[in-house]
Amino acid sequence: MEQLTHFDKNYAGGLIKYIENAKILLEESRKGSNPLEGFTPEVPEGISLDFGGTAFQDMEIKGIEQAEQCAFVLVAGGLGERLGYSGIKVALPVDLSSNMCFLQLYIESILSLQQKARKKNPTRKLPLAIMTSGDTHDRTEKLLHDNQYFGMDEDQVVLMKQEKVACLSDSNATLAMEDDFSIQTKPHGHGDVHMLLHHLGIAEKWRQDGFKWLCFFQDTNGQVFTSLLSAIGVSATHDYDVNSLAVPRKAKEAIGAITRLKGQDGTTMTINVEYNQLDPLLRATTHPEGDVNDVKTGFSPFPGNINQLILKLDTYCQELERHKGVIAEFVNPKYADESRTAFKKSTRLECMMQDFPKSLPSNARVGFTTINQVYAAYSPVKNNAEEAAVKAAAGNPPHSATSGELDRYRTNCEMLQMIGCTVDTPDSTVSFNNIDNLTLWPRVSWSPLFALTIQDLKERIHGQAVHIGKDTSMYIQAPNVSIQKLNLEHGRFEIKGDDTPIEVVGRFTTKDGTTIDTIDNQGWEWVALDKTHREQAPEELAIRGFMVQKKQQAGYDALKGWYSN
Ligand code: UGB
Repeated sequence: MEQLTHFDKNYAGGLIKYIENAKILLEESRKGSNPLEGFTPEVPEGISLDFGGTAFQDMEIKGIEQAEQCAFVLVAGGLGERLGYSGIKVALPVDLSSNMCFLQLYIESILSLQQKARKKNPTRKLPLAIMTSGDTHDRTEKLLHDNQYFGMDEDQVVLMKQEKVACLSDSNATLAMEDDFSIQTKPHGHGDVHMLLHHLGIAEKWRQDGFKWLCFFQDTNGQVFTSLLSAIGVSATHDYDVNSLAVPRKAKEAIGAITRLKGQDGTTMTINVEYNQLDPLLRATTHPEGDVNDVKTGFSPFPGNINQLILKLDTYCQELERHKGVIAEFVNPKYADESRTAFKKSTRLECMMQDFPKSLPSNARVGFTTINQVYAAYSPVKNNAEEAAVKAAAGNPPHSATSGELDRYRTNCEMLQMIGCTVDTPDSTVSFNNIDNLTLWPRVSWSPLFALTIQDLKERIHGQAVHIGKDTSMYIQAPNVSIQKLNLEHGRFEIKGDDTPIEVVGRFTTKDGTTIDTIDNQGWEWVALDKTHREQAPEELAIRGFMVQKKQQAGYDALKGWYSN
């Protein structure tokens, strides 16, 4: 009874509504109806931006102007079975140069935007809701608590725990029993986020607090904030109700495809079509060859959905009010026989957060923003080493801890190049975890509190007078740093401190009075792990396929001054 009451409380409309919805969807599934039947897929038109290009930067500036109006939602209820990591994914280090975990990176990014918002509104707090699940809730709460919310005020962060739903054992939506007194449960999917934002009154409160944009993002994409600001700028410019951040997609890559679906009555909707549905839909309609790459571009003509969405809160709240946050559920039973009534194992209703626009009225403004340089917008840590190697060998992005870290260095180095710094580019390739031909850029990382956007870097660094050598690593942790001149020739350089202003003028004075104009030390080395070492290494290193040998470093500490050890 306790369990039934629990199900009843946690589903909009209660358990009976859940069973009613299930009966309808199971009947459609039994009949073999295709939810996309009657729709013709077309390549949608959206805004396409080159990372760092003029249009990108214009949009970034427009996005920053919206800072005061942005609220954030992180979906982090997934356990990451594909990744094969036993901890929660948001606790993983984004890169070993900074050793910052994903949650810290995300929170500091929001705080950096908050500083910009406070130029207009000095007390503004940008809120963050995190969707957790039974698998991740306690550990997420502990991570936040142990780290003093990474600098946020406790009341700025709200955790929303998604609950599992009841399993169904046949086409009649009979509840599937675990044992005599309990019902089997399974996750309902990341679409739960909409029900929770509605149920807990969070979306409506934020709307009343004057927020306009709701930004959704995933648990392990370290690049999200690099491109999100320009997409917010696009939303503001085009007054989009829904804007999905997208990247060029390789055919058959396991990410959804943004597609314009044209109905028989001529109406259209721009929506994510999941990767397993795209190929059959194309074959049955306009593209008999299925999901294949365009010969000219080498990518599928359909952009890839990366589940980073910017929704206009007004429209969002109206929609939530209408359907109580229950969005486009689906069911995917594996049938035991031709009768299509009994299942091989129990099933349940599921939902995906990117399906939100499906129920929007046809006059809603639904768009997307493609960032053409995938690595600068999307490099999630999703796959284990073995799967990643297979994907890479097939020419697809590996989306692993290895690529996540290396893409970050590349993106950061290119951002420095964009503002005029001389950053030596790698002249050879490396292999980690059986992924070959990787490029290891200088291991440059910084806290988002130092710089979030290209505009921040322009303000903080005099690019023309900065050189970063090929074999180097650097981490700027202190937030209030201005770099007038720097020559990091070789080795490791760090800048640490609190809010105290630090000005780097290219010359450092050591304790014994010697002056140093060029930083040159043995540094930190990124060392590949062979099979034996991988087996003995901590999980977060094993999934990367490398470790860092810290030989020597130099740096500037706001309290201690210059150091070298
Ligand atoms: N998540 C939850 O919070 N709760 C859940 O119940 C499940 C997940 P996955 P998926 O970007 O590459 C999505 O498992 O679902 C969180 C899109 O559907 O990593 O296989 C979880 O913690 C697909 O279109 O991804 O595929 C994580 O933060 C494509 O865009 C997030 O939801 C694909 O992501 C995504 O969960 C992709």
